[in-house]
Amino acid sequence: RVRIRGLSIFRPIIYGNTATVLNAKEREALAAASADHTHRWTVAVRGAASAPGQDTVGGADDLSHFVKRVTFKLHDTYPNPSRNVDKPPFEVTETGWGEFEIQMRITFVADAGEKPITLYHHLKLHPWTATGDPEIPPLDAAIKAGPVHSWQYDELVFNDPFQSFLTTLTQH
Ligand code: SLL
Repeated sequence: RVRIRGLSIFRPIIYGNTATVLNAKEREALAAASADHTHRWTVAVRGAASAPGQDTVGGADDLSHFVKRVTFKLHDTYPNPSRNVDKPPFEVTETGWGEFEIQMRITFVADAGEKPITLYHHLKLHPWTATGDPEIPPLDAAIKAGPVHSWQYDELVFNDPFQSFLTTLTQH
């Protein structure tokens, strides 16, 4: 197993969440334990590059050729807060009422010889206000504002990669 010394290779990703306010029907359909939930949200890690041969904007690259698992660590108020996702899309959809920090632990394929990387994302449910007012806007205002999107760009960087892992990354 040969490491290519001095070489760095990266893969662009985006991670974050979208959130929408539940409508009356959706709220009625919730289990008793979730009766206080106000939002549905999806947190995800996606490839930021377009998939090969795909030129549609936002066509997310599939990370599964080098990502083995993403573990999303939710707030302890959730049942089984540690959620393992072993195939794309690497995402978790839930309902809830509050914002909190989500940990995303990315484990790479065994062949990579890379340590897991942990990303942190503040789950964003409430729309930003023009005034920067920290108060949570009332739900009817949030419904008018539409879905909340909170995403950021990052790069997974691999230093001195194994030759075989480099091949895995570049042949894709
Ligand atoms: C807050 N620090 O107080 C945060 C905690 C917790 C969010 C937010 C529902 C969990 C469930 C949920 O939204 N938890 O009922 O399963 O704002």
